[in-house]
Amino acid sequence: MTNTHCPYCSLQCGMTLTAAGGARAALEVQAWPEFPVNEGALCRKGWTAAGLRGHRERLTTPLVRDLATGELRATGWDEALDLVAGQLSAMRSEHGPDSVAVFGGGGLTNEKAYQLGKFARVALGTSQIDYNGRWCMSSAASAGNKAFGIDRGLPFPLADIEQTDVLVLVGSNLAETMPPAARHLDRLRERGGRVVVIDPRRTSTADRADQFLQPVPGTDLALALGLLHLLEASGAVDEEYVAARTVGFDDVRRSVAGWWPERVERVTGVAAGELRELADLLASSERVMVLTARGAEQHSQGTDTVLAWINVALALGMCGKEHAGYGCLTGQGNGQGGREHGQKADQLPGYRMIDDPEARAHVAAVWGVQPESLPGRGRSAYELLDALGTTGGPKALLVFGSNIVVSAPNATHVTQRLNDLDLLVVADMVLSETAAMADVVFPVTQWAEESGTMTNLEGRVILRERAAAPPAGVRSDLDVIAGLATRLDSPVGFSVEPEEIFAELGRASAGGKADYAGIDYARIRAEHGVFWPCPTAAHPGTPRMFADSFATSDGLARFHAVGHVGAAEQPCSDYPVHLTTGRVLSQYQSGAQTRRVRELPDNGPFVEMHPMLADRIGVIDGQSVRIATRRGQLLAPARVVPTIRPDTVFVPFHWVGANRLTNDALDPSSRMPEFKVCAAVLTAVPVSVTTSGVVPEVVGA
Ligand SMILES: Nc1nc2c(c(=O)[nH]1)N[C@H]1C(S)=C(S)[C@@H](COP(=O)(O)OP(=O)(O)OC[C@H]3O[C@@H](n4cnc5c(=O)[nH]c(N)nc54)[C@H](O)[C@@H]3O)O[C@H]1N2
Ligand SMILES: Nc1nc2c(c(=O)[nH]1)N[C@H]1C(S)=C(S)[C@@H](COP(=O)(O)OP(=O)(O)OC[C@H]3O[C@@H](n4cnc5c(=O)[nH]c(N)nc54)[C@H](O)[C@@H]3O)O[C@H]1N2
Ligand code: SF4
Ligand SMILES: [Mo]
Repeated sequence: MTNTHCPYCSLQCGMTLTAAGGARAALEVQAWPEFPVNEGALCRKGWTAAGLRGHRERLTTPLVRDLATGELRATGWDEALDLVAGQLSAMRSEHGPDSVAVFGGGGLTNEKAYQLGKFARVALGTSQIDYNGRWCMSSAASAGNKAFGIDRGLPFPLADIEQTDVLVLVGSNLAETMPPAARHLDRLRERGGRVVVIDPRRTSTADRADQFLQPVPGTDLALALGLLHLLEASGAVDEEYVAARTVGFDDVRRSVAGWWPERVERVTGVAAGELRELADLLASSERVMVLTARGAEQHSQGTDTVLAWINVALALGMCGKEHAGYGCLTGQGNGQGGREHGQKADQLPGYRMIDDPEARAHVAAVWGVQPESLPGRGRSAYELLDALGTTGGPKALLVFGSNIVVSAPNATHVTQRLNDLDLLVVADMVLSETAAMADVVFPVTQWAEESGTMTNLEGRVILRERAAAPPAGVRSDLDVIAGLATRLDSPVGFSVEPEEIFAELGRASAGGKADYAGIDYARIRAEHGVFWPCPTAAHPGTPRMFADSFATSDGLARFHAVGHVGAAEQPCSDYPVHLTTGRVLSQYQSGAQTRRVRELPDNGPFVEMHPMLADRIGVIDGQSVRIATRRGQLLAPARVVPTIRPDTVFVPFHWVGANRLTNDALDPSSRMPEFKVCAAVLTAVPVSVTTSGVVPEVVGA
């Protein structure tokens, strides 16, 4: 029996794994009630997480593309590593180190993310590394850095939710995306607190709300401006707090002056009366907590939208107050830690910036290299993919922990860019859609077969313990990185021992914002995780931040005056509806893992729409509908529900298709693509019925 954590989302629920043995080396998932974050509860993805163990589609041997047949064929580890290292070396000598790019993931352990960043900068010498977290909560990260001087998703433990008076969830469907967390909403309401949900769809999270606002996608910023306008007008601003703990409110005060409720109603579709009701609730409450998630953040104005909501929390004097404030619900298992230790284009470990000379000197000393040898900042995730195979762009890409073909915006274009590469290398457990395009595939261990730390949405560093041996033929990402580094004649060695790497990560992060120096595996086991920053072994860790000061140079939080611009693509006569995308309970991300778990329903994509819209285009529930945007189209069954805005449709992105539609407009600061809104047109297609029902057929652009 091993106490460990779920392989999926940022809640990182504790679970107990028992090796049941047998031919398929099955693992049994049981509750671990003592782990505080989930208290034994798991969602259905967690309960079925062992479904990939012994799966017939599990990769157990490296694959290379046969030049004669064009097919992938099995090969040995030495052959595959030699081949990749040989090609990378040749490319580097001919075209320079930036001809090789690396793409990481927020599902990788801290140890892997750290090694990947070090591998790119030291063994490859490339600046071209970024990761899928750029598509996850980068807008909140960028806003947090601007306002508070630091980016930690939640600056307080998740359970603090229960003790607040009003919880405002902006663009979070937590009842489906982190189900065990929904109990905090129930307990808050049992205590007499209120829950407010803001979403274009009345989700199961909204069903738990006391007030539900249903804005047009991409208008949360205007909503926040209107709210602050009312709070200011009613004298609800905490002037004492604003004077003592913040700077910049005067500009913000002026910037919201013109956002009277009727104007907000015209932009957002939220009735002026509903906005007034929310403003009154906030003004009369002692403690207010505002949490954003992808619904508010995945926009070309994502950073400004988060800043506008932070302004609301600051104006009410909530940030740093107990059981109140602003937080972002991160997403991937290691969404938090994955952005702290160097796989981001502009970062070095400890959340240090790569263009800061002191940071470079510190990290170079830990790595045993000269600071001048470290490259500068590279391209952000989408810009990196967009440059692949172009003149001056990278010619090779190594992917660890992302299924780009399904999850990148404007995916048809991105797939073309992957096609234009000279070399695509993917490390994965299964032949994901991206791995299926690769020239070389490395089969890697999955969560239960290796140890490593993750940092959950609260900034709590937890330990995933190895619970079973990997299948024969499979190696860890750390082995792949070390194997390549040696063959590339790296000036320094790369360990394959997670605990040893974590100790090095601690030294590299020491003195940085995300300081892990005082954390070790034994402490994590003994304390159910340790919250960063934790600079020394004697330090208790930091569950709550900002009580006395913020992480800015003068300790004061920054207000930012931001203006509403709106979505990059607005509906027009050719593309009259808003398309938004997101998640369903039973599938995880690109679906590479969960679509293969037998116990989880895998019904393909659908187009969720209001009965009024369905009537207008002449479709009934279950009938095939064609949805098209300027970038591509998809054929999928209509799901007709009264819970979505009549001018908006929703498509889940867990299957190939949704991202052929989405817009690659980027936020200027976070470089987040606008996954959450673009303009689309719908047409009914004749019902094509088979014995199993309507066929969700997918067509490309
Ligand atoms: N079941 C499941 N759970 C997951 C994941 C998964 O794939 N599946 N992934 C994990 C990861 S990586 C992440 S990032 C999190 C994401 O967690 P969430 O952010 O909760 O998930 P989403 O479904 O992407 O978006 C949330 C809601 O935003 C709404 N929305 C769309 N556009 C707008 C808008 O313009 N404004 C507002 N206010 N709302 C809008 C959508 O209708 C949706 O209900 O989930 C994590 N948990
Ligand atoms: N339209 C639309 N698109 C979106 C979003 C949206 O809301 N709408 N959300 C975005 C968000 S928030 C996110 S986080 C991304 C996520 O999208 P992806 O980056 O595609 O995430 P995953 O599906 O988790 O991909 C992980 C891949 O790595 C493999 N893998 C898992 N663990 C490991 C490991 O330890 N090592 C290695 N080498 N491989 C591993 C899995 O099998 C899988 O193939 O999608 C983004 N795309
Ligand atoms: S909520 Fe997230 S961490 Fe918890 S069991 Fe579900 S997927 Fe796993
Ligand atoms: Mo995410």
